[in-house]
This record gives sequence, structure tokens and C-alpha cells, in this order.
Amino acid sequence: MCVEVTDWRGVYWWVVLLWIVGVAAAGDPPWPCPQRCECLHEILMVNCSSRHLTSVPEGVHGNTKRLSLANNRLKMLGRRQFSGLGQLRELDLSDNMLTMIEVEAFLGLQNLLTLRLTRNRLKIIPVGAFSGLSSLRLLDVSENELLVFLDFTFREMASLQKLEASENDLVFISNRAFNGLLNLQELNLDRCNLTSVPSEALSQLTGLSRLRFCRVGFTTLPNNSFRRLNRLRELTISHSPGLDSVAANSLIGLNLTSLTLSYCNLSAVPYAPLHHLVYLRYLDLSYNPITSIQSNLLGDLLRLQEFHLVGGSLLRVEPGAFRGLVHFRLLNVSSNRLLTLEETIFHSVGTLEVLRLDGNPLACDCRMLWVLRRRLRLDFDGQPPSCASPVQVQGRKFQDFTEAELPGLFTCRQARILNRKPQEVRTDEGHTVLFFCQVDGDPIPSVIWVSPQRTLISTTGRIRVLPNGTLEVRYAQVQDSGYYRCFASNAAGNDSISVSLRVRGFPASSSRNRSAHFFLEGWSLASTQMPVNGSQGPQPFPFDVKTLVIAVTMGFLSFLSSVAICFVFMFFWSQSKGQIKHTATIDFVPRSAGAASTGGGTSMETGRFTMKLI
Ligand SMILES: *[C@@H]1O[C@H](CO)[C@@H](O)[C@H](O)[C@H]1NC(C)=O
Ligand SMILES: *[C@@H]1O[C@H](CO)[C@@H](O)[C@H](O)[C@H]1NC(C)=O
Ligand SMILES: *[C@@H]1O[C@H](CO)[C@@H](O)[C@H](O)[C@H]1NC(C)=O
Ligand SMILES: *[C@@H]1O[C@H](CO)[C@@H](O)[C@H](O)[C@H]1NC(C)=O
Ligand SMILES: *[C@@H]1O[C@H](CO)[C@@H](O)[C@H](O)[C@H]1NC(C)=O
Ligand SMILES: *[C@@H]1O[C@H](CO)[C@@H](O)[C@H](O)[C@H]1NC(C)=O
Ligand SMILES: *[C@@H]1O[C@H](CO)[C@@H](O)[C@H](O)[C@H]1NC(C)=O
Ligand SMILES: *[C@@H]1O[C@H](CO)[C@@H](O)[C@H](O)[C@H]1NC(C)=O
Ligand SMILES: *[C@@H]1O[C@H](CO)[C@@H](O)[C@H](O)[C@H]1NC(C)=O
Ligand SMILES: CC(=O)N[C@H]1CO[C@H](CO)[C@@H](O)[C@@H]1O
Repeated sequence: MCVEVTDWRGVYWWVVLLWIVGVAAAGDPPWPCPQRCECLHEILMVNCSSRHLTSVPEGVHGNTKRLSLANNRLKMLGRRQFSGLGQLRELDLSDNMLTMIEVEAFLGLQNLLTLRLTRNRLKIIPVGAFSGLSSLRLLDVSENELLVFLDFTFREMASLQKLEASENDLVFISNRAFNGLLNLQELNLDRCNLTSVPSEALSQLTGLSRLRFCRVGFTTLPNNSFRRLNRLRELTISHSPGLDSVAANSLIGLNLTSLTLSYCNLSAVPYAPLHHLVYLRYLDLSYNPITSIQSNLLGDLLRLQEFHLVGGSLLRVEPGAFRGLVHFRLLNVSSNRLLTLEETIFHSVGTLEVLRLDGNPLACDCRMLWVLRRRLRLDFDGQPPSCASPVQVQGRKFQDFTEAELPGLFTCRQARILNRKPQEVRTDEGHTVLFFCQVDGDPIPSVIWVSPQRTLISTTGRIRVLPNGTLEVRYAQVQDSGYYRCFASNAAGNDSISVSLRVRGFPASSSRNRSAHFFLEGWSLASTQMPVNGSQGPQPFPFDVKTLVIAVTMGFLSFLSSVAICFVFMFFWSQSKGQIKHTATIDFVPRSAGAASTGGGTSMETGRFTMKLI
């Protein structure tokens, strides 16, 4: 028995001894590790993630630098929840069920650099919740249910550099919410329910250099949207499908190097708002229904290097579109509706390095020859363009053409006017005359008509160019007479013909000649000097001039005669009455007193006044 007892004692001491030795060997210094957590002493980390915790565990060592409580069931953080962890650099509270953070919850974490609160259920952050976090550099509150940022929420966070607030239900950011964030460089507000730019709140972020808004409900960018953000370099606004207008002064005060306005509803390049961004290097207007890039309007963007307009509705890039841009090196216009891209759009095609032109119905004629010639030097980003027409090269990629087969391909046929038979028309006033100008060429030539006064004739008005190139002169007038000229031109050349029109006036209409002439002067001015493709131009008169003149004259005559008859009638009437009463007396009961009857003691006196008739 005795032997047995001593044996048990011996075993006990052995166990104690082994335990002490074991702990001493395992780590230095030996930390007490909170229950259910894993302590990585070498990196001073306490890992309590995914442990079904419902509260912050006790006993985390004061030297801990990183504490993870991610993926637990924490519902709220109380006051001074982490006191005693003054050495903590990184705190991860993401993927919990936090709905509430009390004021001063993080007090004492004066060395904390990173705080992650992503994927919780926060609806509101009380003012003062973040107090004491004077060293914090990164705060992530994305994927919560935050509705508003209140004034002074981030007041004591002067070191904060990056604020991630994407995927919340933010509908409002109070004007002084960002007060105190003097060093914030990056703000991310993707996927929130803002309907307008929180300009006033943003104006406190004088150190901001990157700002992102994605999937927001903006419909317009008003003037001065980003005032005082003069350090901002990168601005992204995307997936805002209602955004269709950018006011001329909306970006004033900014000095951007990169601007993205993609997946919006812009129907034109916002030339005026961009105008002052002389340091801009990167411009992305992809996925907007923009149909053309006009000539000479981007020349102020002196340092522009990259232009992206992918997936738009581009039909045309006008010659000179990128004129003045001497550093231009990348054009990305894939997936548009471009038939061609002429070399003359660039300032100098020599600087171009990358070209994405795939996904366009390209016509492989002489206008695209410059791309073909550079096909081995240009970087197509793995997606070389291919021909949609003409038939013999349809579907072929630019890189597949060999030198040997080039002659005879990528050619144009000069514009030519087919029917050159002289067209000389003599007609009487009021008739409609057509002049033909049938053209041929590859690419299909454009046709313009010029009047005897050398103005361009538009597609609307009394004298107009029909869609098939025919000139139509309706209700011909004497002063329409003269020589008209048709010009046909394409990339390979031009051609022209001249036609003549003689209109004889009516000899009998001399008395109305002056006024008709006056009307017509005004009219022809309007119809010939209009911009050719302007839709806002004056609409053509629905009437013939002559009809109008007659109608006006007759209307005036009948008005005069009615007035005269009236006067005559009144004269006889006044003569027939023997004695005329010159005054009329009218009695009345004041309406307010009778109707309201509030019992206020208003006298129910009947009124009376006398009118003198003249
Ligand atoms: C913390 O623990 C979780 C779960 O045990 C593990 O997935 C994760 O990798 C750990 N983190 C670190 C930094 O060790
Ligand atoms: C925010 O927008 C989303 C998606 O449009 C919507 O489901 C949600 O109800 C909105 N939240 C608020 C608070 O308006
Ligand atoms: C923006 O400012 C410009 C220039 O001052 C002005 O012409 C324009 O009307 C303003 N736009 C709006 C929407 O206020
Ligand atoms: C985009 O603008 C067009 C007119 O310019 C309008 O018809 C359309 O509804 C707008 N789309 C959206 C999503 O607002
Ligand atoms: C604008 O930004 C550029 C490039 O970041 C910088 O060199 C330039 O000094 C800035 N200009 C002003 C007026 O801030
Ligand atoms: C061109 O745009 C497409 C679509 O946005 C993008 O995937 C591609 O990387 C861009 N190419 C270059 C060279 O920037
Ligand atoms: C052009 O169109 C007009 C009206 O549609 C027609 O009268 C004319 O014959 C056409 N011209 C030619 C050359 O086809
Ligand atoms: C037509 O071509 C000639 C040279 O071939 C050129 O001098 C002239 O300016 C062109 N005219 C038009 C209207 O394009
Ligand atoms: C109509 O007026 C024009 C000039 O005003 C004149 O040359 C012409 O002879 C006049 N026609 C008739 C028919 O009086
Ligand atoms: C003369 C001229 O420029 N006409 C243009 C009017 O617009 C159409 C397309 O909208 C062009 O095809 C014409 O060339």
C-alpha cells in the first residue's frame, strides 16, 4: 500500500515537472492565452476568429499587436471594451453581428493602425464611437447597413488615410461628417444610395487623392461638385445609369490625373468640364451612349496619354479629335460602331503604342491602311481588329495579311458624279424643281450642295438636299435663280457639277412683289445659313409664301371692315336714344360678412356706389 502511495506521488510530481518544462520550452514569455483562442506568440497575435464567441474574451495579453475576432457572434461593443491593449496595431471585427458600438468603445487603443468592421449590421455609428483612435490609418466599415454619417463621426482620426465605406445604404452624409480627416487620401463610397454628390462633406477632405463612387444614384454633376479637393488626383464615378449631365463647372477646382466616368448615360464627351484638366493623363468614358468624338475639342488636355471609350455607340471619330495631344499613346475604342478610324484624328500617329479597335464593323479601305501598315508595331492588346467589309476580306484579322497580298487591298475609289448631263431648268414661279447628283465611290462619298450665294444647303427648309443627294427647290422664286453646285467627296478625292435654275416671276403680281420679296429674304437667310446637321434649326414654313401674304392681307382687311361697321352701328344707336342715363347706381351686400358669419360683430350694412357712364 505504502509503496503504491509514494508511487502515485512520484507520478504527480513528474507530471508537474514535465508541464513546467513543457511551457518553458513552448514560448518565451509564456502568455496566458484566452480560452478558445489561438495565440501566436512569435508575431504577438491572438487569433480568436471563428470560435462562436458572443463577447470579447477576457485575458488578452497587454503586449498583443494583432487581435482577430472575425467571424464570431459579437452583437455589441461596450465602453472601453479594449482597454489595456495599448500596444494593439490591428483589430479585426469583421463578420460579426454588431449592431451597436458604444461611445468610447475603442478608447485606449492609441496605437491601433487598422480597424476592420466589415460585414456587420451597423446602421449608425454614434459620434464618439471612434474616439481615442488617434493613430488609425485604415478604417473599413464596408458592407454594413449604415444609413448616415453624422457630423463629427471621424473627428479624432487625424491620421486616417483610407476609409472604406462601400456597400452600405448611405442616403445622407452630413456636412461636417468628415471634419478632422485631414490626412485622408482615399475614400471609397461604392454601392451606396446617395443621389447627389455630398459636395459640402467632401470639401472637408483637403488631403484626399483618390475618390470612388460606383453604383450610386447620381443624375447630374452640378457646378462646383468637388470644391476644395485640390489634392484629388483620381476620380471615378461609374455605374450611375441615370447620370446624363455634367455641368460645365462641375469639376472646377480639381487637378486630376485620372478621370473615369463609365457606365453612365452621357450622350456626349463632356468637353467643357474637362477643359481645365491640363494634367489629365487617363480618361475613361466607357459604356456611355456617346456617338462621336468631335474635332479639336480635347486639345487642352495637353498631357493626355490614354483615352478609353469602350462599349459606347461611337459612329465617328472626327479628324483632329486628338489634335494637340503630343503624348497620346493609347486609344481603346473596342466594341463600338466605328466604320473607320482615320489617321488624321491623331496629332501624330507616331506616338501611338496601343490600339484597341476590335468589335467595330470596320470597312477595310484606304482609310485603314495606316493601321495595316503598323500592324506589327502596334500593340493590339491581344485583340487585333478585323475587317467587316469589303466582302473579299470580310472577317480577316489585320495581322493575318501578308505583304505580298497588300497591293489591291485596302483601296478606295475616288468620288465621282455619275450623270454629268447638263441640268438647266427654266420654270415659272411656284413650281418645284429637282436637280440630281448621283455619286459613286468607295467609301460612299458625302454629297453637299452649295447655293448661288455660296452657302451650304441644309436638309431642311424650302430649298433642301434629299437623303439621296437630290437638290429640291420647292415653290421656286425669282431670286432662287442662279448656279447651284454639287460636291461629292470621299477619302480618295472629290468631284463636282454645276446646275442652273432660271425662275420667271408673274408679271401681274407687281403690287405684291415688294412684300413677297421681303418675306423671302428672311426665309432664304434662315434656310441656307442653318448648320447642316442642326436639329435645333428653324422648321420649314408649312405654307407657301404667296398664300401667307394673301392670307395676312385679307385678314387685315376683314378686321378693318369689322371695326368700321361697329363704329357705324354705335353711332346710329347713340343717335336713336333720346335721353341717356349717365350714371348707374349699384347696391350690394358685402359678401364676407354674410357668408362667414363668425359672430365677430361685423356690421351687416348694405353697400352702395355710383358709377358714371361716359
Ligand atoms: C486564425 O484562425 C482561423 C481559424 O482557426 C484560421 O482560419 C486563420 O488562418 C487564422 N489566422 C491567422 C492569421 O493565423
Ligand atoms: C438602397 O438601394 C438598394 C438597391 O437599390 C435598395 O434595395 C435599398 O432598399 C436602398 N436602401 C435605402 C435605405 O434606401
Ligand atoms: C454652371 O456654371 C456655368 C458658368 O458659370 C453656367 O453657365 C451654367 O449655367 C451653370 N450650370 C448650372 C447647372 O448651374
Ligand atoms: C438615358 O438617357 C436617355 C435620353 O437621353 C433616356 O431616354 C434614358 O431613359 C436614360 N436612361 C436612364 C437609365 O436614365
Ligand atoms: C496638378 O497636378 C500635377 C501632377 O500631379 C502637379 O505637378 C501640379 O503641380 C498640380 N498643379 C496644381 C496647381 O496643383
Ligand atoms: C480596353 O478596354 C477593355 C474594356 O474596358 C479592357 O478590358 C482592356 O484592358 C482595355 N485595354 C487596354 C489596353 O487598356
Ligand atoms: C431622290 O429622291 C426623290 C424623292 O424621294 C426622288 O424624287 C428622286 O427621283 C430621287 N433621285 C434619284 C436620283 O434617285
Ligand atoms: C477637292 O480635291 C482637290 C484636290 O484633289 C482639293 O484641292 C480640293 O480642296 C477638294 N475640294 C473639296 C471640297 O474637298
Ligand atoms: C419684283 O421686284 C424685283 C426687285 O425688287 C424687281 O427686279 C422685279 O422686276 C419685280 N418684279 C415685278 C414683276 O414687278
Ligand atoms: C453634310 C453633312 O455633314 N451631312 C451629315 C449629316 O449627318 C449624317 C448622319 O447623321 C451624315 O451621314 C451626313 O454626312
